[in-house]
Amino acid sequence: MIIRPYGDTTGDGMVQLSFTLPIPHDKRAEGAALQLANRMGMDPAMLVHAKQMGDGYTFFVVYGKVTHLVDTDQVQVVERDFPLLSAKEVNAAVKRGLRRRLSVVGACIGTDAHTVGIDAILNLKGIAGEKGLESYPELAVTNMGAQVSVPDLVETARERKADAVLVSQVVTQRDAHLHNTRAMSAAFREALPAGKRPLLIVGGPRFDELMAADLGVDRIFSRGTTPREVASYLVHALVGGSK
Ligand code: B12
Repeated sequence: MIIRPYGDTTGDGMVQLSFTLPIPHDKRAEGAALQLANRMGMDPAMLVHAKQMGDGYTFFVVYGKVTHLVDTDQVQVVERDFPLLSAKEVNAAVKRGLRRRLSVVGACIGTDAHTVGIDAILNLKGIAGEKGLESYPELAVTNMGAQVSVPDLVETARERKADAVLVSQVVTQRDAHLHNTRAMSAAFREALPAGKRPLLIVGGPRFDELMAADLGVDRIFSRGTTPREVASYLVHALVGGSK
């Protein structure tokens, strides 16, 4: 299906865009913002907001018309290819399939200190009305917290005989999330032979879920992930037989 953005009337192609330019706020800066919007294909472009942010920077919001079309048939995404289980079903599947608790080790690696995301998945309190993996009696969860080095993560995964390692990366400046994830997956490949390696899962709001193979991990979870989705994936990937 071919679609266009909707602003004031169906299919009018109107979009809103925000950005910052490294110049102080004045008439010339507003003209520069409109020039950028025009060059990005917005025509006409209207300035709806401009505000100086500290010395020598201005934040802009522009609203305007684009002529581009979107073909929804050509969109590529990672669809959930496993059943969504209840906590009860997850526990029952692990008990029956593994006959021991499934060991999960989680961490925020590199210099990243954004633990809210991984805590939402692992901690008892969870997120979006769902309890985290710590609430599942059949999952043994070790949450290593923030700024964990890759060698420490590998060591702990070994000690805890991790079935799955869950890594969070929120900071994306200079592609830190990509570099750190590649370093992590390479370290596990080096430290453990195939078949002994834990399932490697990364998550964070700015990951492209299509990049799993490129980053050397088994699965990527992005914005809005809930603990139940992750628990269901663990059963799918490590236990099989979800009912
Ligand atoms: C809270 C926060 C902080 C707190 C973090 C406290 C803590 N204990 O986590 C503090 C104040 C410490 C902080 C510091 C910094 N922050 Co900050 N922070 C945020 C903020 C406002 C919210 C992040 C958050 O908690 N989201 C809520 C959680 C629930 O969402 P989530 O992380 O996306 O997690 C979900 C999914 O992504 C997924 N998920 C995430 N991880 C994982 C892992 C697995 C295994 C799975 C399955 C799923 C999964 O599931 C979660 C639940 O749905 C964001 C802006 C924003 N609104 O997002 C900036 C933001 C992330 N911070 C940013 C920056 C720049 C910083 C600093 C560098 C600022 C500075 N100059 O000092 C420092 C860096 C510190 C460091 N060393 O990492 C930038 C990052 C920009 C970028 N491109 O990388 C952001 C985007 C703000 C911005 N727009 O500039 N920050």
